Amino acid sequence: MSLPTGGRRRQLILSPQAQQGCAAACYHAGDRPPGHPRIVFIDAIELRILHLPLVRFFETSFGRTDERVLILVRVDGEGAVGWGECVADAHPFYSAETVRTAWHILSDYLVPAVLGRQFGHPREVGEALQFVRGHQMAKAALEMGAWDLAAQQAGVPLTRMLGGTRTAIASGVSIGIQPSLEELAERVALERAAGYQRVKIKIKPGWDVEAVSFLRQRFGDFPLMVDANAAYTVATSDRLRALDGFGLTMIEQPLDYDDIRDHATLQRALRTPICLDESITTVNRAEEAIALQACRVINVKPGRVGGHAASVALHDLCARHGIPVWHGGMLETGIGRAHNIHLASLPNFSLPGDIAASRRYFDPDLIDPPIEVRPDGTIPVPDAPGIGVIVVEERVASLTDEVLRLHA
Ligand code: OSB
Ligand code: MG
Repeated sequence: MSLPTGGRRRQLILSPQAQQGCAAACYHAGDRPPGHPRIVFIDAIELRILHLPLVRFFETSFGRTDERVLILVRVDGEGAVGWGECVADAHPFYSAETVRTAWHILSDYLVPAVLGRQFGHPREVGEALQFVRGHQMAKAALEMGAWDLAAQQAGVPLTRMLGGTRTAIASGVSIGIQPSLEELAERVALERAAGYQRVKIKIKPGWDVEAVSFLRQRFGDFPLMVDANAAYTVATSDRLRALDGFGLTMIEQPLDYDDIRDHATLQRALRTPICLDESITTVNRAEEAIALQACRVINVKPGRVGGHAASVALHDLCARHGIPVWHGGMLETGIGRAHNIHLASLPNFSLPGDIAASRRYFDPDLIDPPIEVRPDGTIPVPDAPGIGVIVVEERVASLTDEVLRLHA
């Protein structure tokens, strides 16, 4: 295998297995099989790394962030443009992927596998990336860019291509760990006044029972949930059992990221539903979690499962098993956020998601107008073609540290 090094056109020699997988799903430009509609032709891809300061720091059980470092993928085809955003963080704390691993996998493997090819449907783009094991966030960024491109080329909003049924989605907020309980209460009051339909707070051992009990005393009964980001173990799960009496709508990812079995044991001991986030990296893992009754709710993040097609499959699987889903968030810019809104328009997204207004994260956002939440806590699904938002390219350019352009 020859691994490219430079920033110019790259070549990758795929294994026979990978070539076969690709040949089944895609065609070189010009050799379209008769009668096969050509929906996506990808003639150029641009990768960029951007740094964006967050309006306010965001703290979880794995640490505090003041800025988002992210990769944007621009996919060009026949005059149309699609955008994808990679949710990998600078550090391997939420997941094993980082901005640098995603850059490596995108530029050396994924982009060469789709450049200059035409696809009958954007889901085939995801299939053409399956020869790489894992690296869901890198795959999702490219695959989602291709979905936007396909919807732009077809002149329809992405929701229509994904099978969405709602014209607006229910919005909730995720509030990070705060310096004090009083500051936490201030933030909760602010977000509730803005209309958000449910509040999630981040917890960790030492910032859990006290925080929840404080909020219940202050605000009484309102839709409240907690997210531990895998900060507990079976040995410290007494603190989770202590949360069981507060009427939380769910406890998100209390135990380790790859631990389905202990979540099943814990769920048996709790009345409060467990929602899995980090643990669900594939549709297979979700089937396993459902079979073992490790959770009663699942959070869908397209970056975590490899893109829109896998997210739709995960959504459908959960619907068949009576497991409600909601859309998670990864501090996305308006580009990733717009993708999430379209995906969250599918019918089994029956709980408010972590998809909030742009202004909670970035000011200005990379899109203009930014995403706003209406006083009733809903966000309308854009009805323009593709993701249906306007990317401010000058802003993107001015925040870019590194760019790689690849042509067919
Ligand atoms: O666990 O849901 C999570 C942000 C970064 C990494 C992981 C998570 C989160 C959030 C923020 O909870 C959700 C958002 O507002 O985008
Ligand atoms: Mg989470």
